[in-house]
Amino acid sequence: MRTSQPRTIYLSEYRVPAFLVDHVDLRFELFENGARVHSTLTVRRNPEYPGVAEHLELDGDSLKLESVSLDGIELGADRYQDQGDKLVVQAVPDKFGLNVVTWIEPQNNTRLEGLYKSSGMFCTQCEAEGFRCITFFPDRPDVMARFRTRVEADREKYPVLLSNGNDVDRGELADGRHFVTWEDPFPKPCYLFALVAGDLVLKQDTFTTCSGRDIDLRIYVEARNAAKCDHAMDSLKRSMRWDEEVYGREYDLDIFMIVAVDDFNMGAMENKGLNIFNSSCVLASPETAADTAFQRIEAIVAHEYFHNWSGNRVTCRDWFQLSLKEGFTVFRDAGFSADMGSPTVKRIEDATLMRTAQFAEDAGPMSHPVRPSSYMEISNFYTLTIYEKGAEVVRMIHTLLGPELFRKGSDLYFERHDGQAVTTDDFVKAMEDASGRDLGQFRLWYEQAGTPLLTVRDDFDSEAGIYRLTIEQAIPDSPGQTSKNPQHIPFALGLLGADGTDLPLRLFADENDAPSERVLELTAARHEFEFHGLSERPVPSLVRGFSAPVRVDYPWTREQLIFLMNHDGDGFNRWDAGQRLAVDVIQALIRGDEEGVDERLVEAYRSLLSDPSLDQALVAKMLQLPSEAYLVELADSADAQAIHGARTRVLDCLAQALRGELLECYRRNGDDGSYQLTPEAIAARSLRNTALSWLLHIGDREACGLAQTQFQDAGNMTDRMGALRALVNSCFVTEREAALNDFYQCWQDDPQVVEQWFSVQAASLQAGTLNHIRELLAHPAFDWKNPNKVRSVIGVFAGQNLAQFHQADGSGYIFLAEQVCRLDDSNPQIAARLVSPLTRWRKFAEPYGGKMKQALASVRDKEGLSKDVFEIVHKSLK
Ligand code: 0A1
Ligand code: ZN
Repeated sequence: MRTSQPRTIYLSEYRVPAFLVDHVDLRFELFENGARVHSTLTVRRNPEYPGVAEHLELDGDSLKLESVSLDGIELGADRYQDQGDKLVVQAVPDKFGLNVVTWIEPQNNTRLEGLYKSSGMFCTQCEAEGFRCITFFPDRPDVMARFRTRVEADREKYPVLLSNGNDVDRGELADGRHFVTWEDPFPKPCYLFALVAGDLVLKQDTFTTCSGRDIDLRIYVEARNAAKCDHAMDSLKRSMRWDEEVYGREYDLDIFMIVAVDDFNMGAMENKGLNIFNSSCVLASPETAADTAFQRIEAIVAHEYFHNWSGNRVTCRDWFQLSLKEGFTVFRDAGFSADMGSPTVKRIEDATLMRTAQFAEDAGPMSHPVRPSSYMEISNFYTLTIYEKGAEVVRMIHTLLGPELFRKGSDLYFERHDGQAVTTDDFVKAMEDASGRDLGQFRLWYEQAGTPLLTVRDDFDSEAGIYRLTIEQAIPDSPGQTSKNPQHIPFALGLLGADGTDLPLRLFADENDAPSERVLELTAARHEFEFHGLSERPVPSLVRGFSAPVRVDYPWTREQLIFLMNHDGDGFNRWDAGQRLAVDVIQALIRGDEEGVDERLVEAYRSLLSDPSLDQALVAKMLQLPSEAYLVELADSADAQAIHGARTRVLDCLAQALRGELLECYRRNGDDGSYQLTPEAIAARSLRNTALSWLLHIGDREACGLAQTQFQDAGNMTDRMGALRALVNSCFVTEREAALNDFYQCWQDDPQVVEQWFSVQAASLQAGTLNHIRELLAHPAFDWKNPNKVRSVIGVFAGQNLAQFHQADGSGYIFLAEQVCRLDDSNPQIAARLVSPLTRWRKFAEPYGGKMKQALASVRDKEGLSKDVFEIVHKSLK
């Protein structure tokens, strides 16, 4: 067991840095057995620091110190202390040059933080605290310096040598080595530093900015991936244009580079001028990547590019402000994706992620505010709350201010804080100053954790023609926070008349030209609104477009939900009504309140399937039943097997009753041979694959034949994978095995496709999947050192395969605990992410909850637990 508890860091302890670094000169000597890093810092005292710091303290991690010199004179060991995680240089002058030489071993770096090797190339990951694994440095985002970086390596093995900014010098060295020097003119925190050295090919393009500057765009990949860069390049150019048009942001360097690496802990990283991407988030071709991957790539390329302003030009003062850059940038990439595709579908996807996973996080042991006030390990705080809820908070500011004032606010924010490291409060202040609105109470969204619950009740006075709506808000307690104050919530509302049209929302009896949609602003624990001049009781359409990240409790009848599914003027709420109806039906089965599946659900799905005049992109989404994870989230005490059983029954019933419509839908949405990424084409593929999977779910022979043909003939991965997934989850054993073998034979040399092959098996509904998972871990293509492989097998099994993971004997949990312990020794960040399904043990009924807790305790008791896993496990067992 870990003997000492890791230290907790508090926001309240923030102090400005004692020393500032104006300039960093780095020289990397890269070898096969390690790397020598020469770092020269130009340091001065920070005039804003209260008091006098005698010693300079620099952060370090896993470094071998070779020498320390001050103003050119090597210091004796009596002038500094190497404390492992700190280098303390004593009695320093007000201004000085400090040279530090360290030796590191990138080839043995399995944590993938700092400088490491991936498929033979050197690469870096410095956010949040990886730079300290490269050299001693004040590793905090409010120390911003200009970097000059010289990279030296063997010319043949590493012909491409990259770092941030512009290349200013290059040349030959002895012993077949060469160097390139890079200079980044923009001061930046060290978490944005990057270096790459490898044998890479280049895909090149140009972009002309709004002011007429030509930017050199480069995507570097291994030669075998050269044909998979087009989509990322197109996405990059679209992002650059969009940011100019929508936010007035122009790119600032002459060159913008992206590098794809196979071993990466996260999706991608926004290093200044040199973004580094997980291969799976940048490489795609129609033959190898499904629609979801194409969309993810477009969004992530945009996200990283947008960080150039929201994150790099204006950065975070400290890591408690992480959502300053992440929430805002996710909001920006969501706007971009909405504009590139279907805004309603994008909103449905974002709201689904929020309601399924972020609400769960916010109700669990790791719940924290968008601006947390303490942490042990910052890597654990790259969460859905910081990213997705943070984006929802920015979105609410956009809703409250309207697009023009919001843009004024973002202009002011960028202008006021360019080149600075600031706080979420500075962001809100810029929005207030530009708009004249008071966002004082709104700031609670950053400070209070937990999902507000809105209880909505209504009443119709037919004589007076008045419809009354009362709305109460309550925010549940969360770790360290009780008795919360009401938050400022934008509540978008419509009222539907019997003919399905939106009624005017008259807040006064004599209000003329009342709008048919309003954003009510909730600020108190209870509000009552009156709507006048109504001749009939309306059906309310609440929180349209998911205008706030809240839960809504309103006693809709199934008739009302069906009515909203057909008529709501808000596409999002049409979808939402369908989800609520399906949830209601499934929950009634779980409780045993109803014997069979409500016919009205079947009929509602029948009309969706058979009316091609409906928006097919929306229909494709409406046909997806609520996920098991969402049903768990909605339950007070979740019985995983009961949830899976009830949902499966509904699927069975729908597929049996709608067999004809499904076959017809499949045929109508046949592949026309072209591969397009329009909302319509994506919807058609989604519809045909949904139809196929439903039909195979009920063991339909004819559909099995269709799936086999589709599997063989598919011109793209969406359809090939759609057919494979349907077969894998069907009762057709021989066909399933044949397809899986075929697929592997065909694609075994492509890691991104092999990851999909692993995932489809890890998500399999077949009994005995756990045994199969153990076999997959022994498969030659599985690699413990590669996070994507680990995620595609263990992550998918524990995070997405409810029925197979939650076995009553606890075998799934014991399995996960074992793998987490194993991974913790090599890659703590990945281990900490993987353990998260177990942390939700309180949510599950017995015997599940107790056994999950036991498995968690076994992880807690592991010898030498990392800080990352320690924090999560201890907070979850409290
Ligand atoms: N800032 C990146 C994501 C990222 C975060 C942390 C990392 O290491 C702990 C790596 C990447 C983004 O938002 O895209
Ligand atoms: Zn980001």
